[in-house]
Amino acid sequence: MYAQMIKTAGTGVKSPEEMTDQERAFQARIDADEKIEPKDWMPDDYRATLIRQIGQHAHSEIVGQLPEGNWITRAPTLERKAILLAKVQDEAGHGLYLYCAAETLGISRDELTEDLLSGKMKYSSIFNYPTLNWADMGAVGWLVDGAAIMNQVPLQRTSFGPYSRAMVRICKEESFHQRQGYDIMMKMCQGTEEQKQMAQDAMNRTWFPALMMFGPSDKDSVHSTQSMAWKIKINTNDELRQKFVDQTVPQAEYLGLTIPDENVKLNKKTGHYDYSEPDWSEFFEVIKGNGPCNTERLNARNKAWDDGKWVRDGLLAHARKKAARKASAKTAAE
Ligand code: FAQ
Repeated sequence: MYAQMIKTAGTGVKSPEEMTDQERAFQARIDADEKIEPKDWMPDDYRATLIRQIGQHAHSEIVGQLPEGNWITRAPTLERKAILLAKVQDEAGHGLYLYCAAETLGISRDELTEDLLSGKMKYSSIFNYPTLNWADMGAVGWLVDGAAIMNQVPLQRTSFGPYSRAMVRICKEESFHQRQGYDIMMKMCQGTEEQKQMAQDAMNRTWFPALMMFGPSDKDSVHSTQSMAWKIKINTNDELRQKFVDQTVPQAEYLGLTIPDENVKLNKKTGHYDYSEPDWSEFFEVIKGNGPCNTERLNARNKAWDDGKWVRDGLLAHARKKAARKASAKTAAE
């Protein structure tokens, strides 16, 4: 791996000859699968890439609560409500672990939040699509959490210690989320014809946006080469997308649902399912801020931040009072 890091046009990956001694030693640690910890020396771009990826990941978990939170009050039974509530609370927890992991790199949670609220930092494209009815809760759990796990299981082996450790717990919870989504789909598919149609319609609308979650095709992925050389990413976007398709097609068959892509079929030569690429122009519009719900999502997060100001002010005032009391007690004792 180390020797293979030949600088190719556009990748920005340095060859060993171009590295400083410190960079070479760092790369050797990565190649030996050692974890990099917050106080260790690291190249500035490694730090910046992690802040970008972990920050976007944290924002996705937080914004990702909105399309599902919308359905907590409308869940069809008390049991479904309790399960969905627990799932949405898990997403909040994931956001918090990830913000903590990002903070170890020298950025504050407030700075990250400000960059989300101003639209400077991204979050996953998928959360800019609406959830129109209860079947969407099934499709989101099954396909969106399914795609999230496919991406996150390898991230348990990512090179940055705090990120990889956060991923271990997150992945356990995400598998429960995926199962609950599949369970909703199974109930609907075994229900009335109308319920099965709702499940099919939810799948039709979620399939391609779920494929987009893995990021642009490898030829358009600007960060993959360097991120993989640093083992921040373990797989390319297309590798994970293919694994997701291969896993999901038999699951859809079991439900009796049709993948909304007539090109999906098992390729006997490769052993993988062929499939159509998503509409990448739609993807790039969504990540530029022009998706169906981008404005609604950012407005909701901005409102939550503004509404929570009194709590932050109260906590700060309390902390200042405590610090002042401690300082005056110390002066009195001297
Ligand atoms: N959405 O060069 P690449 C979840 C951007 S968690 C928006 O390939 P990279 C749990 C990318 O940032 C879901 N933007 O980038 C849940 C870059 O733009 P930049 C989140 C995207 O980083 C479930 C540009 O395109 N998971 O769902 C997307 O190497 C249910 C070029 O792309 C993670 O964040 C996208 N889909 O690879 C919660 C996992 N894809 O930053 C609630 C960690 C790409 O230069 C309910 N992240 N872009 O302006 C990753 O693995 C990677 O960051 C990728 C993208 C694979 C997402």
